Amino acid sequence: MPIARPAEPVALDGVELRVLHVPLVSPFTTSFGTETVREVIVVRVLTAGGDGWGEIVTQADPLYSSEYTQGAWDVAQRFLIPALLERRTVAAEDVAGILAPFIGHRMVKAGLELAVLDAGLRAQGRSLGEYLGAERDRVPSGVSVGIQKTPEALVEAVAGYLDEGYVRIKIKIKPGRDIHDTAAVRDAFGATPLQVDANSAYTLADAAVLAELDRFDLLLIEQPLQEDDLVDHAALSRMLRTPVCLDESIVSLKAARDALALGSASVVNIKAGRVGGYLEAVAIHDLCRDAGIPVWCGGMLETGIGRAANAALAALPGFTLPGDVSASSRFYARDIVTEPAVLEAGHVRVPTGPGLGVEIDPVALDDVTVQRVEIRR
Ligand code: SMG
Ligand code: MG
Repeated sequence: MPIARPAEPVALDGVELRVLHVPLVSPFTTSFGTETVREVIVVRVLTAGGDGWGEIVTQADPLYSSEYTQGAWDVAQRFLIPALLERRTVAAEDVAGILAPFIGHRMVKAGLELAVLDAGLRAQGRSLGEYLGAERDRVPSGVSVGIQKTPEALVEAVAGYLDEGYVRIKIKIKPGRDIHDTAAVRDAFGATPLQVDANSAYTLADAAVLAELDRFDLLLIEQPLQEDDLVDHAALSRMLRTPVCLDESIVSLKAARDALALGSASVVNIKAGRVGGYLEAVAIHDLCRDAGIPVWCGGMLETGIGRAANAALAALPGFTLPGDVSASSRFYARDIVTEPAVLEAGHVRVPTGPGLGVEIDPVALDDVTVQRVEIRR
């Protein structure tokens, strides 16, 4: 459903940006690299009525997408924040339109929009979940497991997450670390809901290898081909029994519409950062729901800020598959919010307090801040 009641417009006095380096509890390896520290940008909008918080989910290097920390840092200060400050009073629903003349940089736009939205909702005493149209008070929690040294080590890692209660396992794959890894997990854990994520590591020429995954009864294969391979994804979809899910390719409502029209995906991963904001994410949810396409909420190793917002988004009715909405402890020993998301019987609670429904821990935030700037009007 489209947003029923707008958030309160906020009078912007300034915007603070911080680059954080948050240590991970264990290295996270995908087809494109290994991270041991989450580099991420936190946004604070300063308004007469109080602060609002957002998160820019870029990574240090442009490997998942073309966006990266220092590019985001630059474009935010040089173009996007000045465009918002020029308006002074901004409604969250207008942020995307104000920033639309600047091409791309969707993760930056999403982080700014979320901060404005948080401030506006806190002023109204409304939760983000209520605003977005959440229909559940908790959401089932899946976990994304990185590539390990060996398939045996992967099985051990998965066993640990299943013991914690995660209801769905996603493993990362890449050429050479696909069939054996998936077989090992499937053999060890029988009927556990299982899916794989290639992060664009294959081409259509690899279709025969990818078809071997069909025997593992996977929920889906996520983003096997490149971001702009909508036509090849459609061709691959016709060659596999495993449902193809798109992540990187779905950069907007328009891209989602194109992908559905072409038959490039039968499942969609929705990430607010990748599509330019939580409002665009809701629009994609609505499109997919009308088309009978299941969606689930992706993750970008968010801090407590984005993690709270993702839980709210994942509580919308079209999110019929468990998302990468895990407990904070999946990645972090110490989060930057006072009450980090926890796993309760395989679920994560949707915050109900005003705005994001989480409070920043200022000491924890300062401890992981490596770069800070404040832009005033
Ligand atoms: O936040 O649980 C999380 C991470 C989920 O695997 C995850 N994200 O392609 O879906 C994906 C990746 C993107 C980040 S990879 C460093
Ligand atoms: Mg993915």
